[in-house]
Amino acid sequence: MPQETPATFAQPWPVRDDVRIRAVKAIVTAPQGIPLVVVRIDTTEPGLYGLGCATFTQRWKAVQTFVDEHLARLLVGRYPGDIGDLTRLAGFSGYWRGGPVTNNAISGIDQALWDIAGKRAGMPVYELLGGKVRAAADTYIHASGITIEQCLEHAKELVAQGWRHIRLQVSTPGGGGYGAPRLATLYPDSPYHNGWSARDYLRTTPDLFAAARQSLPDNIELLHDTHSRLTPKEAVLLARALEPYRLFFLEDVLAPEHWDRLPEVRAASPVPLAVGELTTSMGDAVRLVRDGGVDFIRSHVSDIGGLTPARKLADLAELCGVKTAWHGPGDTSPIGAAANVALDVSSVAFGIQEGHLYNDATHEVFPGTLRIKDGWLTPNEAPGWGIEIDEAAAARYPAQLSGHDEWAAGVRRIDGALEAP
Ligand code: GCO
Ligand code: MG
Repeated sequence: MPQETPATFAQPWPVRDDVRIRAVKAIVTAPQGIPLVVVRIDTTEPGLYGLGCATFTQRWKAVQTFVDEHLARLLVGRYPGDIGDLTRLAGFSGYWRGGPVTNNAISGIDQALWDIAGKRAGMPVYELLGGKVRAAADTYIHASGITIEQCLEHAKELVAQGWRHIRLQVSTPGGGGYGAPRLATLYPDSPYHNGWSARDYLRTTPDLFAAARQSLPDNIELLHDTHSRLTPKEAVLLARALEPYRLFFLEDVLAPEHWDRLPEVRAASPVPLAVGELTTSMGDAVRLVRDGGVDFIRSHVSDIGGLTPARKLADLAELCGVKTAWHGPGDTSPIGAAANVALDVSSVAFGIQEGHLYNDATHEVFPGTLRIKDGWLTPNEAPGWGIEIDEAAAARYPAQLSGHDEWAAGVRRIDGALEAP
């Protein structure tokens, strides 16, 4: 067994100045009811600290322990400017790599170091990435309802507020529509009354989009999320049935286990496919982009290890003719959302950004949290992410262990078999 202490693997090069990492810790807070994990790195320079998103909401305690127990001891005393080296050190020191716990912990470190780099340079992070190639990031927002009518009423309100891209989800028996509540049973004769049926989902989903095209302005872009529940053939059936409604993208038709079948789904229909929030390794994300499986890559940036790997993926996407659509719902912290936008405005491959409306409590905990205006997101001009943390406020919104994990394991088919969320 190797016996090295952290000091044995110090960087073999001189560093520019005396600033060093003084403390590393994970902060967990749930101002909107969803546990968020943010890493705070303090330096020896008074007042100079950075924040990074490490939010894996279903397993937040594991990430917190990983950061506080395993990573802090490796990083204290080091030079905060060596971002690439320190994040590789954090990864390689576990020998086995990847996975959402490891990647989120590393992302927390990575993004906090980028924040510090920006503050030291006096520049927002997007400028460190090469600067803007666009003024702002266009976003999409979620409309949902128990019925098609309710969902379209919601969508009309969002159109009136200025959104141009809207994801439509309607409740299905046995399964919620990601924002839409779960419907009570419609299957009294089945072994599991509260079940979900892929056949019924395939039959009813096109009706939602047919109605949307009749009642929403023609220039509104429509999106939909299937949440990994179909087989490759079912995915082709859905994509073909949705063709007349000109979707902007159709998301997550297949589970990660079947991603190697995506090229055949993509070849069978012109409906653009968006995939990637479940990528937990750069290898998987690269294969999706390189091997023709996606039109939009939408990794959750902290789940692939942070800003450093994500910017490489954005560059690869540009070279392969794929667009980005970084995952950005409520289980992304405001720091993660700021990292998304830094990528959006600085990468040529940008396609669309998933938008989330943070509540007042989140703005209280994270002063500087970005606000969407008329559907557009722009990065802060303050150095780093331009977002602070009020730890006393964070402590007023403690996280619960269960809730999101129960949701994630709550859908069963009408025969009782557990289904993807
Ligand atoms: C999306 C997603 C999310 C996930 C959530 C899981 O496209 O926004 O599918 O809403 O369900 O991030 O925790
Ligand atoms: Mg999704």
